[in-house]
Amino acid sequence: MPDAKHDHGSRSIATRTVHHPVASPTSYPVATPLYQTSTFRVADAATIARYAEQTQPQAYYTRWGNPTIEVLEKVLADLEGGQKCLALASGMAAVTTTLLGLLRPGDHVVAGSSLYTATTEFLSSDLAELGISVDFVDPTDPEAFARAVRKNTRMFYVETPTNPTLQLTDLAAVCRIADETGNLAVVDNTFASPYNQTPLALGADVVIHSVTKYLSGHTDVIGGCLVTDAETAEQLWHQRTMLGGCIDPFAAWLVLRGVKTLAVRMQRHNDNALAVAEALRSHPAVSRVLYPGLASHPQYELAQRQMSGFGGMIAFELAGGRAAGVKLVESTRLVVLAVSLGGVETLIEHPASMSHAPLSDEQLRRAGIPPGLIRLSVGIEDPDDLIADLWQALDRLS
Ligand code: LCS
Repeated sequence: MPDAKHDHGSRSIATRTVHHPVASPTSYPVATPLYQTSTFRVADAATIARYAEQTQPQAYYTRWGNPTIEVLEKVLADLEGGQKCLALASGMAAVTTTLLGLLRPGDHVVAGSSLYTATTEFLSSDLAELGISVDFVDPTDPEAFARAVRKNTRMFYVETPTNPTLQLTDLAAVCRIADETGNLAVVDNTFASPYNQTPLALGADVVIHSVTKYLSGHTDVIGGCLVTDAETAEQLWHQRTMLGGCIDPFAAWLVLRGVKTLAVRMQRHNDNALAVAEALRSHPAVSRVLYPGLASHPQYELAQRQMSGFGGMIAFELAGGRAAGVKLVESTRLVVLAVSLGGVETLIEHPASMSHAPLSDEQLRRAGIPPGLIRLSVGIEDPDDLIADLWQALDRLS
């Protein structure tokens, strides 16, 4: 290593505080080391020139690649069953890098009408400014995707289950139509997590996650990723490097730490959400509960076919409408009033007054969000404590 030729002892403190010895190359830590560095020492100018020509060199400059981030990308690609993963600074960096990297002016997208608010906004406003048009269709109807295809359609874009209404898209059917009509199928798998659903196995071309949610799981990271084939990943790596949305190495390290418990966390999220969903159905203030694991969910049969578990997200509707929604989310004591989801703590929100506040009533109606709809991200606490807290809050509505 170039470091070996330095004689640290004979240099001044101003130099020695800056130049540290290299970590022992003969130890093999079980936990992935954190390479919290923006750049990497290289042996000679020719090496730099060679790295600058490569896709994802791991020891050149962290916006290009970094060993901690590379380990995370290998882990996430493996979990989704894809060839390559790119980790990004946020879920929205993953969404925008994918869309900007794969679409060109004049292209058309067919998207599900129920998507995370910022994704809807980027698709309908930002892409329109670039001359890319989007049609939003019923995500529960695969034929609606087929009917919306035009000569210039390039991509289908869906989330399943959707945020916040827990609607499902039949991935095998929609991905088959995408394939038959020469379109890419992009799936945001954030709500399900790869523990419960793997869209690439059902024919998707690109899977996106807000890593902020279940994959990191501890409410302490903002991150994103996309998983795809090697060729598409190379194209999107160039886009990520130009847009600059690489993940920070420390965030990548935290996700690596969090993902180690994904299976046990998801099993508990799945079990807790089913218990809470079943309990909510019996409270008189609740008019409807939406959870893919309940036999009453309109797409229960599809959920059984497509998912191996149903996740921690529940939506329920209050008979008392908007006012009841605001009152309920301000009345819980254990359950936390906050946006985001997928962490170990149970969070509650009221889409009409919070996450979907930017949407007009007409947009809300089209996204199928009633004013009294509540979204619950069920954590890993004792389910009896969660039910008791929700109960005391619901009782205050009468
Ligand atoms: N995709 C889905 C399905 C999401 O729910 C979110 C964030 C994103 C992408 C964007 O990820 P981020 O950039 O925040 O990592 N969803 C949020 C939510 O429902 N409340 O707060 C954030």
